[in-house]
Amino acid sequence: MKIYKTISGIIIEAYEKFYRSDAKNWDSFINQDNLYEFLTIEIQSLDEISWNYEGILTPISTQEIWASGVTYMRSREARMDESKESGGADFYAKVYEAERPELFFKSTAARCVGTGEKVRVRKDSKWNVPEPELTLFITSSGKIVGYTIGNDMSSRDIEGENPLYLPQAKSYDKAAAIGPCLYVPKEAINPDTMISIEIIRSEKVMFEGTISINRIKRKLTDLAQYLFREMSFPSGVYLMTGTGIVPDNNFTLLSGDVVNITIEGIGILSNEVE
Ligand code: DO4
Ligand code: MG
Repeated sequence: MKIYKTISGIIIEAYEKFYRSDAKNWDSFINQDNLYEFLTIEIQSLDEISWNYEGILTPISTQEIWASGVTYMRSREARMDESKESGGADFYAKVYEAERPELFFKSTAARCVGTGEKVRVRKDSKWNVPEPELTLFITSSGKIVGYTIGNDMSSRDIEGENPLYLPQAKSYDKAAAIGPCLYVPKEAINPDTMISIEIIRSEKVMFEGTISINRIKRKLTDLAQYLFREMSFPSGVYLMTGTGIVPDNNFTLLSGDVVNITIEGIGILSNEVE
């Protein structure tokens, strides 16, 4: 099942039919450990509506967005390469193997955009890429109940100059995109699910890539457990799970580029660069 936050309320998609919930509070609606079972019962009392995917908002209200890093081999290689001059490469090699994952704060809801909105690159950076990432929704009790698509926009020259600059490379206005919906399957997401990205410039595909989420080095439940070790999230939290696709070093995003990220079963997150 899928849940959309829209300008006309919360819309549930189930078995190719749509239903509008009477609920008004996004936070309490999604922050339920039995979300799938709740939706199954909820749609029985709702009338089917016709809906054309118009008016979709970012599927977030007061939740924070956190992110995991260096969870795929491709990310390890790219970070080691970009930071070799600064002497930072070892840190990425070590964190890929370590028991404790890299977790970092990515965005507040106010700095994040949804599908159809513009993402940004920093003005003080010359090397920027999107990072297509499966993004978990974890309830306040620490249970993964849903998934969305995330774009962890990153300034590679800033993080490569010094790993201590990571927060500046990762967190700025409109550096995070999530959407288009919250996907709520009955069971955990299929590990063979594919993520793909295409970057369009002047109607030409400038870059494309695909990876299966089964190439991730860590268990999704372990990432969630580490995040909850010493922090609480009263309305639940979004957690990006890291990228397995990084364009070659000669690629940087430009204003007007369109980034389309697709995850099977969830949909497409599409954002133009401002
Ligand atoms: O440590 C740098 C960031 C890693 C990251 O964002 C990723 O692997 O997706
Ligand atoms: Mg990332």
